[in-house]
Amino acid sequence: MIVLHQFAPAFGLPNASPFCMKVETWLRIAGLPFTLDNRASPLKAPKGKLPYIDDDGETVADSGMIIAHLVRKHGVDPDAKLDAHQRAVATAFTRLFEEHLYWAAIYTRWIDDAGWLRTREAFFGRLPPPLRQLVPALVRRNMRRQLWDQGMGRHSRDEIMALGSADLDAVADFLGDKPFLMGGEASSVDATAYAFLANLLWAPPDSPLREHGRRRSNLEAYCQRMRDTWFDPPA
Ligand SMILES: N[C@@H](CCC(=O)N[C@@H](CS)C(=O)NCC(=O)O)C(=O)O
Repeated sequence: MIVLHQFAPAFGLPNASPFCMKVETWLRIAGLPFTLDNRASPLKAPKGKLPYIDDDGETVADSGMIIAHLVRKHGVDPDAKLDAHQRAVATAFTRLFEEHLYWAAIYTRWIDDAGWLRTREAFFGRLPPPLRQLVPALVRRNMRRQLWDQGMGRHSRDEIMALGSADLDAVADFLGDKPFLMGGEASSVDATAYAFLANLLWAPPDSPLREHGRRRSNLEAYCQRMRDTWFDPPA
């Protein structure tokens, strides 16, 4: 049995971590049975981050490596029909979401003051009193340091919103009126895209980035299509 170790769900989404939500979405697209461990901690994760999986005694960390492992071990591949050009574009978009847009979204959740109030309440609001004051400040400091080290954190708020908005425009323009990013069928890049877009469009905080994404109406329709197809099939 495959067990997906992840953060507890929040904001009405399968997961507030886009990387965790990506793997759950991918498992659904691939049609592999799995169970969720929603009480995992990055402190106990093999690489210090979530998600990781346990697959019949094999532990694998990192969403991309998890997917590569599952394709290899279970012989299912949502990307089997993609040609080399489509695979190249899918890889580039995956990096856009995970290595660039992610950091702009992290800024809106953890650094921007309005976003931080929502994040603090959602992620730490149920901690007992001394921890409720201490832990959020420590984690926020860590996120600020990660943003600085990655580079996004060196830009002004307006610059970060513009960088993230350009990513959203690239996705919206490439998606156009196709049902899924690579055409008529969902593939692995859709697991990534849905996880990151839903976390931006459907979860707090409100931000110029989110507003920009909501103005690109095909992104909203795409997220609804992904949710209806893989999570909540309409009755
Ligand atoms: N490259 C990793 C990134 C995973 C990642 O960044 N996870 C974040 C949550 S979205 C995390 O666990 N952060 C905890 C920390 O940095 O302490 C993947 O694809 O799984």
